Amino acid sequence: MIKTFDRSASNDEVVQALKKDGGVIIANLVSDEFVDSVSTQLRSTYDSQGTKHQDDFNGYTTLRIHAPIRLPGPVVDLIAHPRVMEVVGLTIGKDCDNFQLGSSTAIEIHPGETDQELHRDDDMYPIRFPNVEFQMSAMWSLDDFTEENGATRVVPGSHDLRDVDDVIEDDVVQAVMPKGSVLFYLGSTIHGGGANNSDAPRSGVISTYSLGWLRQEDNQYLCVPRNVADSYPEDVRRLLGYQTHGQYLGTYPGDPDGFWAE
Ligand SMILES: O=C(O)CCC(=O)C(=O)O
Repeated sequence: MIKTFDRSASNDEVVQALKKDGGVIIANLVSDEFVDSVSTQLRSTYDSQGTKHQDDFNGYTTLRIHAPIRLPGPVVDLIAHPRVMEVVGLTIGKDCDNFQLGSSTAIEIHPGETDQELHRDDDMYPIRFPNVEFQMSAMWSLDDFTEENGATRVVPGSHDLRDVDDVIEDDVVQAVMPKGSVLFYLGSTIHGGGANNSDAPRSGVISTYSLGWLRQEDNQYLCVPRNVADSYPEDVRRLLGYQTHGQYLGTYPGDPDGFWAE
């Protein structure tokens, strides 16, 4: 089971459940109006670019927007939402000076799509350290996520590093949640998109956040044009990677902490 909290829950409760089960939901964290503004923002990009990334893994009946963080507007506020920043910091912050955006993707699963292959998001990192999560994810529901329309499939407890091939259907639960909710799961938690057997699309924005000393999944410096990054508030620029990790990693002249100059 994935525990669902409402937004009045403390971060401690949320993080404790996330660490125990590998996933947790905060329901109704943002308003329908805000979600609608994100959906409106994304519509034209889904329609013009959404089929670009279709393949066996992403599906052929699913539209995707790669790196929506490059699109100035409310989607950026979702990806850098203060509550998400708090939960991520409390979960992986112990293993880095600062965390960063690994990737962002908008995913609209259309009717007829089948279950996505179950996987771990952190499998691209070729090594593991005991008790260190390299990254975690936040999936925002832009529609009600239901069993029928493809709510994210999650295997609670699978951050025990069991083999993906050992997962059986009974181990899988779906992150059923109302529009405006957020599902957090660890990088080592097995999950995947669900089949959409309804008659309407299911849209969500999923971001990964990784330890600041790792290579980011997306090359944020190329995904987000420099003039767009410069137009973002400092917290978002830092999240993209426009800051050093400690004094020596990722140094550059404009480092906001001034390490370059020291
Ligand atoms: O769409 C979803 O619910 C999850 C998608 C996912 O896990 C992925 O594409 O890596």
